[in-house]
Amino acid sequence: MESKFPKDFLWGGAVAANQCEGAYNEDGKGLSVQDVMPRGIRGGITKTPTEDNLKLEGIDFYHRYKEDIKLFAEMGFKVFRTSIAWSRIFPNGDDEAPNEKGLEFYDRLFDECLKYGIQPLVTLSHYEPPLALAKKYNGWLDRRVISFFERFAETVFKRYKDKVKYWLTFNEINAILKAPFMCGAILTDKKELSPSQLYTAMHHQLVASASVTKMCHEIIPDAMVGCMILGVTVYPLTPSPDDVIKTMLRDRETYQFAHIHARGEYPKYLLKYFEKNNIKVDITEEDKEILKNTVDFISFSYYSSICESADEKADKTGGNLSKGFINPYLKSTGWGWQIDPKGLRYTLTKLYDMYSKPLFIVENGLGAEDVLIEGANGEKTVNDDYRIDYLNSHLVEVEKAIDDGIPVIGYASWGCIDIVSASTAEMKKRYGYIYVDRDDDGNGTLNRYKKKSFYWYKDVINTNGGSLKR
Ligand code: BGP
Repeated sequence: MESKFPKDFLWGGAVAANQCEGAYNEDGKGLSVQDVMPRGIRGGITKTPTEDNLKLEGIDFYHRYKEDIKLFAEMGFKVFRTSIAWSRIFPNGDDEAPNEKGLEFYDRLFDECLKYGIQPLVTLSHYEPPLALAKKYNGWLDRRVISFFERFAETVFKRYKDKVKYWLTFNEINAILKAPFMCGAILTDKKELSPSQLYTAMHHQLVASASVTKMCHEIIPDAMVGCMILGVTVYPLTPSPDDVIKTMLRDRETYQFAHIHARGEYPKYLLKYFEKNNIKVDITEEDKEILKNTVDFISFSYYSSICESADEKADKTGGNLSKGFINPYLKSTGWGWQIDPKGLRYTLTKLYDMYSKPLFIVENGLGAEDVLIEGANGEKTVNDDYRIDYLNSHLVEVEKAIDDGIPVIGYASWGCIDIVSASTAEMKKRYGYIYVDRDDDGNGTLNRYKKKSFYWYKDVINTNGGSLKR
């Protein structure tokens, strides 16, 4: 079948600084919250960085990025998503002046991408706020952090305005309600945070997101800025109206963030929710003006779907930072995430029907335990047919959405190279087209090996989706 992907579709891949760069304290970088989270979201916070924290070295992308970008170029990437580690640029978050060596690294990285015609897609904040902001301000609870974030954004917009034309503000901005330390540098234990505090931190990030969106449009007029939402796709477990209503209300926890970024104001239902639950958030008139700076596109992560039920006794499962009930029609990954390619088409359609903004899939992928073998030509490889099947089936659904007339800018598959996972800080949960020789104990040569999916994706990009199995 003739491919329905637009000729300028941005095929590529995505990573995050804290999950790949390593060099956690090199060239003036300050500590980020990730440097004291050796077990990912699930684990505790250590006083100082500990050896068992795989992110301290990551996959040494900081030193090996040229080799990796070359491999992405060999696959034909048009876009490469990564984040700028805030604490590489402002080690303490509130520093007056930026760290020049940190700025120089990203200059080199973006130059390397552009050398191959790969567009950088840059996330300003990807779960790695400076640890010092947590200690000094209790993170995003403090309104002053907005101005520190604005200083960071202005610095990088001005520095990279001729190199980066695609920007995302906060990775999975809705996740702050689930992981306040990782997302908001809030030291207070989540159980002790009042709803007013949590929603105030959320509000500060929303204001900061809109403020830097405005700033980006002023500094880089030909750039596009998007919000980035953790795509929690929820179905009612049964056709019972109770399950349908529960699902409708659950959906709002995700879509309210897209609403604010796309419509430039809080949805009425969220303000009513604050009122009914006595949640106090100081939304000033100036904040409301800033929020009117809406995004050019909505981007999101999509891995799986979950079910919602009014019957608490139903069987539970988990997804990417999301709890729900097991969908009996779907299989699960080794980490219990339910595989649902059609859910991606459903999510694209819902988002576009509600907000009429171009969409960008900036995370989609399969985390799996890969086995490195000796390939036919003596090269080491991985026969990851399961990953090819996952990605192929999701892309076929993206194509159906495009064929329905939904403008999808691009697809950056998550973990285009094996990196340290976010929720569990493991190497064994591999997503990449490229295997990295490092295990959960930190052993390995860090050598890179092309998996079977590397050649599959190269063919998909080369045929602009024509080679997909439909
Ligand atoms: C998202 C994050 C990514 C990535 C992805 C996969 O929440 O934006 O950073 O980690 O989840 O999750 P994990 O790495 O836990 O498998």
